[in-house]
Amino acid sequence: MSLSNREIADIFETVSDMLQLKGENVHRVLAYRNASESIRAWPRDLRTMQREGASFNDIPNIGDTLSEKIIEMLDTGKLQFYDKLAAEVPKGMIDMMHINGVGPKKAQRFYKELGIHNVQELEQAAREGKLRDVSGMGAKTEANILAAIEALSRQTTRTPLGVAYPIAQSILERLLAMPNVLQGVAAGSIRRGRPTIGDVDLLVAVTSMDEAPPIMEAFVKMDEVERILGNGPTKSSVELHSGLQIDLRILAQERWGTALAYFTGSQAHNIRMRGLALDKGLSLNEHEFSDPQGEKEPILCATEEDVYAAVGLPYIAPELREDRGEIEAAQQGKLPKLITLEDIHADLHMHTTWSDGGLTVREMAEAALERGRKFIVITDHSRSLGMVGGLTIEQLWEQQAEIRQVDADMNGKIRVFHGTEMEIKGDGTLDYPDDVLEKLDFVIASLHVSLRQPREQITERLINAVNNPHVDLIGHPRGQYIPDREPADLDMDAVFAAAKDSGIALEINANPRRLDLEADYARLAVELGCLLAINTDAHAADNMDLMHYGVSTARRGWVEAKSVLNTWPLEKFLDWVQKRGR
Ligand code: DGT
Ligand code: CA
Ligand code: CA
Ligand code: ZN
Repeated sequence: MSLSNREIADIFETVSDMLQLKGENVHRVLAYRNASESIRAWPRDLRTMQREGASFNDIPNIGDTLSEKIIEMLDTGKLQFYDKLAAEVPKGMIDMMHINGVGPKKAQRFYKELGIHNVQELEQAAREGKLRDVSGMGAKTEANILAAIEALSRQTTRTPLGVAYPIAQSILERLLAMPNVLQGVAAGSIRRGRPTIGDVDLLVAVTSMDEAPPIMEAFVKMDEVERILGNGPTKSSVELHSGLQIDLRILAQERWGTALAYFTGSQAHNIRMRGLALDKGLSLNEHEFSDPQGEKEPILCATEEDVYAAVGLPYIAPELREDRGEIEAAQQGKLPKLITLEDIHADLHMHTTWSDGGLTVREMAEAALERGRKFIVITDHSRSLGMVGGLTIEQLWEQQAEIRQVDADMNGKIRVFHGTEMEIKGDGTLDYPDDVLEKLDFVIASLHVSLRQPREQITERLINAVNNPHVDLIGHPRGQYIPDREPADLDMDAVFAAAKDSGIALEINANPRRLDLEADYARLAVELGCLLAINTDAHAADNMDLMHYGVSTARRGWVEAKSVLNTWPLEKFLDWVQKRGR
């Protein structure tokens, strides 16, 4: 029995977890984790590749050793290395380690000190107040763990946007290249920019429905498809090797607008739209507006603008369609002038080989220039983050000399500034003293460690950084990681109030695993008078292309360009930084 891509990715992920539990070298742990993610994102069936004699080394993060392990799994349906580890590490321990706030170290201690093997036993021990027998843990820990276990059981199998989006685009491109296909879109939650995706809803328009069958046939036969869940002339559903489900609907061009609006959703927005139609004596479904009495001809809409016009509204952008006030705003002519990707011409957060990035300062500058950026800030990690090569003060000045040189060499085509992503340490102090921060062009402060501190403590820690006049931006403020790391327990109202007072900006981190601030928080921050910045936090050149995820998150948060630092002209930006206490 041979394994699917998804099963192989699952095994590598578990191996990574087991190695981590055993306290193995972090590079080894990461090698398996990265391999797992690459295979999940890989479009082709590994079984087919093996049959064709193709090399697995073409898959990112797969070298000779991991290739051999893939071959073993394809040939035998198992992995001996996995079985060996599984004999040493109980399966229940891995589940335990995935509980927010537990992690490998605590899981080990529960096992060794209390003989707890799995989540169920842990839950019981927490309820019975037995965890406080372990040193350093108390009633608070027990309450946190119980809450986290409950959250875990609520978790569904949604796919991160950053995984689903490229797959959807790649399939769509091939459909768009087929004869008779007039246009196509990934609708549903992808088009609305939700951080996680249930399934992908593709729509394709043709001139006449006679043209649909060959398109449908090509779709269900694509390399990515593991199984066909439903196959009809105008609608099919497939499951990919990665486990992701994709629906494709083919429709006539003259109904494009109605169908696109319907399948973009959200359901809540659609219900409001149907209500507005009824107010005008019309019934609205995915095909058309019709007269419930059947007396008048149905109204077909080729564009979404036509759909909104039919109910007396201006066009509403997909990212707003959540029934969060957009209908009322449209009625009152008060829709926001949403930020667009074209408004962004700077990136204020990125890493280089000075810490954990893959490229030099010069290479990052060139990559940013290629992408049309007008200025960037190099912000490597600070000294207390030894694991990712955080810079000592001495290294910081060496780096500054290099950045000044690169900036000069760029001859004004792009400006390159020197910043830092400074750690807000566990004890609440900042990682560099003020007299160092003063000499940097731009300072980001971020939380990476001790994210599970109690609400009051971690909020105070963040606000302390907000109040430092040398800090310009809080990086990924809530510290979430999609899908499995919940945000820190921060009092965001207090953070936003402090941010407004100090005039500091807050980040929307565009990395689709972060999207932090998320839309609702970004919206609240702007309403309360705070500034934002949308940054890629790039560790490699192609990471800079993730900016659109940050922009769609901002759009979901009703954000306009004027609230976002990196849409500003350089002069205005520099002026703002200068006025901030240096
Ligand atoms: P997902 O897939 O869970 O991430 O979220 P969506 O929004 O993509 O939802 P999905 O795939 O179930 O359906 C796509 C769109 O189709 C949805 O946003 C609105 C529309 N839709 C689906 N079912 C219904 C329904 O029962 N009533 C209404 N009004 N609209 C629906
Ligand atoms: Ca969907
Ligand atoms: Ca769907
Ligand atoms: Zn960073």
